[in-house]
Amino acid sequence: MNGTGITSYRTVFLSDIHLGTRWCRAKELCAFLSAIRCERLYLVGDIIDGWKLGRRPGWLRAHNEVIRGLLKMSQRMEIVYIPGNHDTFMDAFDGKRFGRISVRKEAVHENADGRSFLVVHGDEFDAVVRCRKRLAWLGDRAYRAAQWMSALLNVFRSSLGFGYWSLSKFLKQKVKDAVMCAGHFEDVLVRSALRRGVDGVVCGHIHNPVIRNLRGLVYANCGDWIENCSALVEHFDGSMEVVRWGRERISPCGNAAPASVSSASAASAARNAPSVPG
Ligand SMILES: [Mn+2]
Repeated sequence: MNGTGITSYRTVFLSDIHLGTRWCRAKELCAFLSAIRCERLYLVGDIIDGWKLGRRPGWLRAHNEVIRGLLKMSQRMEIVYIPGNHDTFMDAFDGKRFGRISVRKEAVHENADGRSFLVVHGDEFDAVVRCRKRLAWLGDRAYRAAQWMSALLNVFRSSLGFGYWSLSKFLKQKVKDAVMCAGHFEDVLVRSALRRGVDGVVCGHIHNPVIRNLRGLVYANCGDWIENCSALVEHFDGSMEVVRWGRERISPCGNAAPASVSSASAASAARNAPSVPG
């Protein structure tokens, strides 16, 4: 960070912003965008939520501010837009350029240290992974709430003469399925990257910000701007990091281990965080 409070990176990767939904943390994103400088910005899919625009639009003024911010940034830097499964309407512009914004189904990014990364949203691997979207709301907090609900449910069950049934245990198993699902997603993506002869893969889609080493490759996920307010960044030496925006500042994401370090504890901590497709 320099004296002006601006942090400079070589590259910034953002995914799963979901503009047009009321869960999008547009204000936080605007603040983050004005706190950074970079040479290249990748938008790694699900930036504008076309699914929600058709039905219950949740387009707020802050969402326009994000678009304005991105267009302004495109005057200073290259922006690569890789459509995801929620902004497939952008597929029509595949291979097109709008000023310094280019739209591509996928990209290969070369880091300052010479490593190359396949950049994809990741939804195309869903057909193999088959993660269930129903699990989307399940997290730690939901699990704790479920324990209370479970207790309440069993009061009713016993009063009706039914035996004990643990809702929280049932949900815990579902969360476990979701975590395994995320692990499978990562593995499928990395294996695909292996075949492409790159050093790693950058993706989004499952809203789980993390960097880990897998099968000798780097798996890096940008996270999202609904829950995590996270971004994947490349420093000028080519090292990568997942950062979070919170309390008006950029901080390292607790979920991520540096790409150069294979930290078993960080990897297992990240593995414990439930994640689901977005
Ligand atoms: Mn997605």
